[in-house]
Amino acid sequence: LKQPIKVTVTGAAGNIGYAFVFFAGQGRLFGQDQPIDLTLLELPNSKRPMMGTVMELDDCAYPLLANIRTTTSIDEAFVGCQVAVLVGAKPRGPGMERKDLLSENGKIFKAQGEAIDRYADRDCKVLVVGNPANTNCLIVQRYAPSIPKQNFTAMTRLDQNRADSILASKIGVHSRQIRNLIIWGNHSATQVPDASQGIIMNYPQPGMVTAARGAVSNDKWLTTEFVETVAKRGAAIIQMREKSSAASAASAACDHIHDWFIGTQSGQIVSMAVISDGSYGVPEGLCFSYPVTCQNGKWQIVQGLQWDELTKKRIEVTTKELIEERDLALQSLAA
Ligand code: NAX
Repeated sequence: LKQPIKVTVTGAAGNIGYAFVFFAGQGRLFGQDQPIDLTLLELPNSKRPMMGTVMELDDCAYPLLANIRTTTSIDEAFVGCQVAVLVGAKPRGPGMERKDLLSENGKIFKAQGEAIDRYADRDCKVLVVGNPANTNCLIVQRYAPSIPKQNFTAMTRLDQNRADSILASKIGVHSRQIRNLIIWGNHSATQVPDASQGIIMNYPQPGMVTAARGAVSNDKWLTTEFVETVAKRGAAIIQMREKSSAASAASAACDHIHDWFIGTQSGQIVSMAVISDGSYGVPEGLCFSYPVTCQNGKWQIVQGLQWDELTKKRIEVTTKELIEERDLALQSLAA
């Protein structure tokens, strides 16, 4: 059997963490021939639910789950870590301003970046789920300068999966038939879902989403209602469930890591927030969601796509928001 891959999950006893660790145990990250060692990190006041989660993981007897460790120490959590899934974050409390949220999370993700820099495997790959995910990722990366920049990513895969499912139900196909919908920018209300590269497989032949416009009632739906419905899906779920998305977020985190490590299929584009190299005019160093393809454990930004005027405007807004978040977070860390 292969050597286990060392995976650290923060916020492991929370809503998303609780679903994620079971999916990970089932082999969703790296396939059915790759064992994993799990390290769970929680805050001291969530130690008991974390221990309870481990009892349940033990009871699942997952063949691929070689070892499980728990800790409340950030210094222990990342020793030898090869994949860090950073889910734990400070939620927005009542009366808390965006500035405070950025500042509180800035501190958490700075400390985690420093710990990754010091203790993790030199090729440790990082997925940030905890919000504000893009800016938290930027902070972690800044404080882990010895790890390659391209190893830091934030999750917009849930938004992409939501886009697939919303379009699929509109057209009346299965979401697995939808490919190459793109999420640009921030994982926030300013995200830019973009169907212009979308493909519907077997409809009745593979074709561009735009070629199936008849089925999406009119041209406008894709650039208006679709975009809003994707961006507001999280809020719609909270309204129904009275809790935020958990299993779907954990599932999207598995999809993100799986495609990064195992690779995307030929012709398949997925969305990941990565540290910008300046592609598409986005300031270098921002954590921005781009269309990517993955091969041999590395992602590559899909270049040369065109934006229509509306998309271009929306991308300006999301970029501006990311710049503001970055500046607020860095200012509060410097203070
Ligand atoms: P929960 O509040 O249920 O769980 C968070 C857990 O993290 C708690 O158990 C808490 O004790 C722990 N925690 C907090 N700070 C920690 C720290 N410094 N070190 C270790 N553990 C820590 O939240 P949950 O619903 O699981 O959501 C987790 C995060 O994911 C939130 O920030 C949420 O906003 C974000 N989301 C991100 C999504 C994305 O697509 N990127 C979508 C889903 C989700 O909203």
